[in-house]
This record gives sequence, structure tokens and C-alpha cells, in this order.
Amino acid sequence: MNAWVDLRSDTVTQPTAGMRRAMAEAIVGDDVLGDDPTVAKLEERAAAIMGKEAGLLVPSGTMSNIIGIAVHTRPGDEVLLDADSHSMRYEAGAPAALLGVMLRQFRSTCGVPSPDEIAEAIQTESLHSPGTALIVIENTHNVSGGAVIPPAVHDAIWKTSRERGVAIHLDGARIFNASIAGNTSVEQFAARCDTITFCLSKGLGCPAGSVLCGDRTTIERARRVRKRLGGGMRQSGVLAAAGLYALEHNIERLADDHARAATLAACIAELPGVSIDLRSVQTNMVYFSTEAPARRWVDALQQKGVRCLALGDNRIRLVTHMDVDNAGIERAVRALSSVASDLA
Ligand code: TLP
Repeated sequence: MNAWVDLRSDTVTQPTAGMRRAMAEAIVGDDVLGDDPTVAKLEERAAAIMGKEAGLLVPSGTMSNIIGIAVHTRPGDEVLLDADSHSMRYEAGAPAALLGVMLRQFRSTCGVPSPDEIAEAIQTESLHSPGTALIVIENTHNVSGGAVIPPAVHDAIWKTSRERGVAIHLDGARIFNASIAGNTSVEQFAARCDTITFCLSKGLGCPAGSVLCGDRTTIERARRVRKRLGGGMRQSGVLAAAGLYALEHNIERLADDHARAATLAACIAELPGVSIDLRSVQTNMVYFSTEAPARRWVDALQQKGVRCLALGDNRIRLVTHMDVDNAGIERAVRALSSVASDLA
């Protein structure tokens, strides 16, 4: 039995034996000099899956979002993004600090933005106003509990963006989760944005890495920005091999994570002293509110071998992933029930 049932994030997974073997056997070169064949293969494969011309392996989702914003903007431009998006809340202010862009926030409802509100917010550059250069969309939407933005919403925002000459960057850190839960191909989501990034290091089980995809010219510009940010890596084929392995073996199984999250959510809905919106549990995340301080929940669950994160004073997040099987979920359910009655 594992010492922990670690539900803090889907980033905590250990590379499997198969993935480690693929990494050990990877043929590598110096990717900054452009001759790592495994990196090239991953970038081509990722681009093909997304239906884009080119891909770029970057160390993290955060760096990929920063580059995604950089390639579509100049200092002083305006970027429209969700008030609760990862770029807004969890990237240490990078768009402002590093790129000098203006961030203007819109509110989404259960993670789903309003195309009308976005259309209304777009402004044309003038002597007085910054011009809107970019819209950032996040699917699945983390802070809303891994909610999926439906393709029709992407369609509407895409249509506006073409009419108004504004680019779209899609933070698809968990786009494969969105694809499986929403029964929509990732290509369909990717067709409605100029750049898309997805993470290899979340539900797909890799130790590091994200891929930014877009047209060839944009990705060449992105390569230069990556260099500027210090994200050029050398024998990164070792990481790319893990990525290729994940794309081949770990996508379909995300459905298991979603089923396990649904089991956890159904159990939580029955507990005293908590509230949960079951409609928000669409993929691998479970957020719930607690009457007792969230910190006390985290500590009490930890004592029972279950790790989770407190977000704010009264909100808990649990994320399912490939290292938590049904037995782990059962342990978590028992721990949650026991903590709920202790804290009631
Ligand atoms: N999210 C992490 C934390 O930073 C919150 C997590 O555990 O969920 N976009 C989205 C939608 C994300 O959820 C994350 C990571 C990122 C980008 C950034 O990825 P990394 O951590 O690779 O920089």
C-alpha cells in the first residue's frame, strides 16, 4: 500500500516503469543546436495531434503560457483573460512583470466565459486606449473545478476574434481531459485558437514538460522567446521520450481519473459540514467548501494518509490521477467520512 493517497494535484505522479525505460533509451542530441531527434519527433507528433503546423517543447505550463502571450503581444497591448485563470492568479504576475502587457479580466460562470462579454471588452488601439491583442482561454478551467468549456463557446469567441483581428491563446494544460469529458477531439478545440499549450506533466504522467503548438512562424518566434526566458534545454530528448510515451499510452486512461473524481464527489456530497456543486465535477478535480477551516481538514486528512490542498480559508481541492487507483479512492473516502464526523 502506498504511504500516501496524494490528491494535491495530478502533477505528483511518478513516471511508470515503461516511461522510465523510454526515457533511458531515448536517442538525444543538443536541442538548442536543433539536433535532438526525440524532441523533434515529440514536437511533430504534438502538432499533428493538435492539427497545427509546429510544436515547441517547453519546461512548464507556466513558461508555455508566458511564451503564448509574448508571441501575440507587444508591451502596452491589452490581454483579455479570465479573472480566475492560471495566467492571472498563479503565474507570479509574469505577463505584467516580463511582458509589460495590460491584463483586463472577464468573469466566467462555472469556468465558461461569455462570448458576448468578451466581444464587448475588445478595444481598438487609439491615442488613449491600449489595443486588445489577445484573448486567453483556459480549458479545462482549473479554479472552477476542472470544468469543460463547450466547443460552441470556443466557436463564438473564435468568430469574434477573427472579425476583430485579435489572437487567441488556449491554456489547454488539461485539454485531453476536456476532450475526453466533452467528447470532442483536441483538434476541434485547437482549431479555435492561434496557439494552444498542453501539459505533459499533469494527468499524462510525465516528470516535466508542456508543448506549445501553432503555425510555423509563430512557433519560431516562440523558440526565440523560450531562449530569452532561459528555457532552451540541451539533451531534452530524455523528457521528450516521456512525452511521446505519454501521448501513446496515457490519454484514454484519463477517463478512469474522471470516474474516480465522480466517486469522490458523490461521497463528499453525503458528508456533514461541507458543500459541493456536483455539476462542477466534470473531469479529474473535486473542489468542495468546508464549514470548518480548510487548514484543519488538510491536517486531519494528512494524519489519515490523504494529502490535499486548501485553496482559501474554506475550500479544498482533490485531484485524481494515474497513481491513485480504486483502492486509493476507497481510502480517501473513508478518511473524508471520518474527518467530516470529527470536525462536525
Ligand atoms: N496548475 C497547478 C498549480 O499551479 C495550481 C496545479 O496543481 O493544478 N495552466 C493550468 C490550467 C494549470 O492548472 C497549471 C498548473 C499551469 C497552467 C502551469 O503548469 P506548470 O505547473 O507546469 O507551470
